[in-house]
Amino acid sequence: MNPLESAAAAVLIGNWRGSYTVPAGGLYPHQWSWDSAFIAIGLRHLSPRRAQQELDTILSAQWADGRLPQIVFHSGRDDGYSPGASFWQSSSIPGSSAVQSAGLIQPPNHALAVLLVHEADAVASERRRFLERAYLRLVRWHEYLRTRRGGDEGLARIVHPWESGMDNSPYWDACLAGMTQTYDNDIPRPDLMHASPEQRPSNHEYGKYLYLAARYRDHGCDDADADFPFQFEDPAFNALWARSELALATIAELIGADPEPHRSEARRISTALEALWSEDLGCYVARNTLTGGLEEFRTVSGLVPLLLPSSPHTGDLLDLLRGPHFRLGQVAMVPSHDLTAATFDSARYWRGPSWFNIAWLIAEALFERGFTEEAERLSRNMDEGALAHDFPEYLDPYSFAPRGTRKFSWTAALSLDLSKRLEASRSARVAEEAEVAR
Ligand code: 2M8
Repeated sequence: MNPLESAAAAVLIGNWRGSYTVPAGGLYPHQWSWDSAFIAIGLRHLSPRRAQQELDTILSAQWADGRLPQIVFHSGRDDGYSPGASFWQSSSIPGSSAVQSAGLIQPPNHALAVLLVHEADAVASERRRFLERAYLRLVRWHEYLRTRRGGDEGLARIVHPWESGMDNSPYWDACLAGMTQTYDNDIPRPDLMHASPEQRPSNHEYGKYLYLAARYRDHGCDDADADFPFQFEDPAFNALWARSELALATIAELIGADPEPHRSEARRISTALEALWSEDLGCYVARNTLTGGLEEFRTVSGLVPLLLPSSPHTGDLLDLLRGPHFRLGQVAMVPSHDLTAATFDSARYWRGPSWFNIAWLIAEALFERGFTEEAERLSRNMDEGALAHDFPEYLDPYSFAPRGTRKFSWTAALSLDLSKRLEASRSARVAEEAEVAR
C-alpha cells in the first residue's frame, strides 16, 4: 500500500461501526444512504466482505414501500446529530424499517456500488449470494422512485434539499425564499460544533429544512401531499438513477434474470432527462415541478449526466467542464457551482467547494469516454488533496484549502479507489512497454 492507501484505510477502519461506516465520527455519527454506497466502492479494496456488509446493512433498512432511507440511526439515539431518531420517530410510521431511520431518501447510486463490490471478489460474492439478495432490494428501491416519486415527465421528484445530497445548492434558493413557513421550534445546530458556520448552510436555510422534514414526517412520509411546497427534479439524482438501472441490467445478467427491463428503463429516464436541458446555459438544471420552471444555474449536478453513455449532450458538458465555469485541471477537482456566478461561494458547502464524490463520478465518466489523461489528472488531483489534508469533506477550489470536517469516509474510500485505478494503469503501461521492447 502507498501512503495514501494506508492513510485512507486507517480512516475507513476508524469510522467502521461493526456493520456499517459513519461518514465522520463527530459531524455525521450515523449511516447515510449514498455515503454508504460511495464508501463501499473504496472498502472493496480493503475487504470485499466488509464492503458487501456495508451495502447489505443499508439495503436491509428498506421500508415496505421500497424506499432506502437517507439516514439509519442504528443506535436509536440522536448522538449529537439533528434531526435525529427522536425527531423522526420512525417506529410510529407504518411500513418503516425495523431499525430507526429518517423518512427522506438520497440519490440512487446503490446498484452501481453493488456491481463494483461484486466485481472485487466475484467468488466470495457468489458464495454469499450477495447479488441475488441485493437485486431484489434494488428493484424495489427503483420501483419506489418510479411509482411514488415519478412525475409527468418520467423523472423522479425530490421533496427536500437533503434528498439531492447537495443541501444548499442555489437551485433551491427561490423556492425556499418563497416559502412563508419555517420551523417554529428552536433550530438545533450541533453541526456547528464540528465545522465553521461560514462553511455550512445558514440558520435561515435550516429553518426551512426542518419545516419541510417535519411536514413530510407528519404526513406519514407517504408522498401523497400534493401541495408539498418543495418538489424538484434534479439532474444528478436522475442521472444516477439511469446509471444504476444500467448496473442493474448487468446484475440481472449475472444472476440469470432478464436485463432488458432495466435497459429500457435506463433509456426512458435518459430521454426524460432532456426536459432538464437548458439551451441558454448549455447544462442540465433542476426543475421546480410545482411551477414547471427551470432553475437556471450551472451546478455540478448538471454535469453528472456525463455518466450516461447515450447522452446527446456529452460534447456540451465536456466543453462546460473545461471552460471558465468549472475550469477542469486549473482548480481543485470540480467546483460544485459555476466559478463565475454571483451565487458562487468558495467555502460554503454545496455552493462552490469541490467535493470528492463528485470528482470521482466525473473521473469515472472521463475514463469511460476515453479521456484517460484528463481522468488520471483529476484522480491525482483528488488523491493529493485527500492525503495532504487528512481526508477533508470538501476543498476550496482556488486555494485548495480543506473545508468542513476531516477523516471523511467517502473522501478516503474514493481516493483509495482512484489510487488503485492509477496503480493498475501504471502497471498495464509498464507491461505494455516491456512487451514492445521484447
Ligand atoms: C450532508 O447532508 C447532511 C444531511 O443529509 C447534513 O448536512 O447534515 C450532505 O453533504 C450529504 O450529501 C451527505 O450525504 C451527508 C453525510 O455525509 O452530509
